[in-house]
Amino acid sequence: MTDVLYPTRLPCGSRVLDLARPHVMGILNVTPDSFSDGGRYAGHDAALRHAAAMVAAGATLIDVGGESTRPGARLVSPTEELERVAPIVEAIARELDVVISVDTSTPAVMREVARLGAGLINDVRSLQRDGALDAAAATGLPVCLMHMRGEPQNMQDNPHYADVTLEVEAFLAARMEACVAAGIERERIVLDPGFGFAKSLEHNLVLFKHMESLARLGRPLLVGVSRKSMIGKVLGREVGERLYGSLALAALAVVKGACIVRVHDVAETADVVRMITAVQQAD
Ligand code: 7PM
Repeated sequence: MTDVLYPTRLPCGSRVLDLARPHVMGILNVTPDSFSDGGRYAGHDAALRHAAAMVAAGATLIDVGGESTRPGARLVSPTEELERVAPIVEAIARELDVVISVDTSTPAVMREVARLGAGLINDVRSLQRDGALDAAAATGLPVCLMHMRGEPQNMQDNPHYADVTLEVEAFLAARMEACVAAGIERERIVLDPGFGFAKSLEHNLVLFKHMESLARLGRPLLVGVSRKSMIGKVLGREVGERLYGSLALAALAVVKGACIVRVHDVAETADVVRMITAVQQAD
């Protein structure tokens, strides 16, 4: 097992994650195209049921996202994003025993969801929007900083790196320093290489292969590769046929030291993670 160099207790609001063992984060999309074709309440109930099923299947975090990061997706207003995310954060906080992560880059959303019971801020833009560092600092919650270049709308336009792993490491180190300068303690930071964000297939594969070197940054890693196009491209599989590829990468990420794997297929991934943990804990 990759030795960890950081304290393994991550306080997430009212809960604490023990990062000495790997965790499964279940993905919950609350964009209109995901759950709510039957109207607002139908969407809300379906989302809550899906969250409950993921917790029962072994997710210790649920990542709630209200702004689609899909390339070409329409930007939503902060009000619209909050209207999507807030009710479901409130309901999960009331009903389920799980850390609620909120996938947002919007300062007003960060402040409000923290009040409603969120335990982690997951920002694919690494708190680079105006006011995001201050808002995240004010919440007192841990933050996940993810590597990306540009915006989801243009990030896949011919990305270029001399050394993708070194450049991702340098970016994350710089964002971590910006956080510390803004009053977000190092101990509150989780890092993410950002698979599929401004990276070609080769970039994703090389970065994955050398993921261990990001341990030098001294903070826990979150990895999101579930159903992503890097799997589709290697295996020639459509998005609905990427389970085995996703499980292979989740297993490899955990072996390479990832503390949190962000996935759609929680039950299957939880079995993979529990099996690896059993072997790693044997002596
Ligand atoms: C379209 C494109 C739809 C990309 C969904 C996505 C990550 C994340 C996402 C990740 C962290 C997806 C992505 N990916 N947050 N949010 N790390 N921290 O495939 O890899 O889920 S959205």
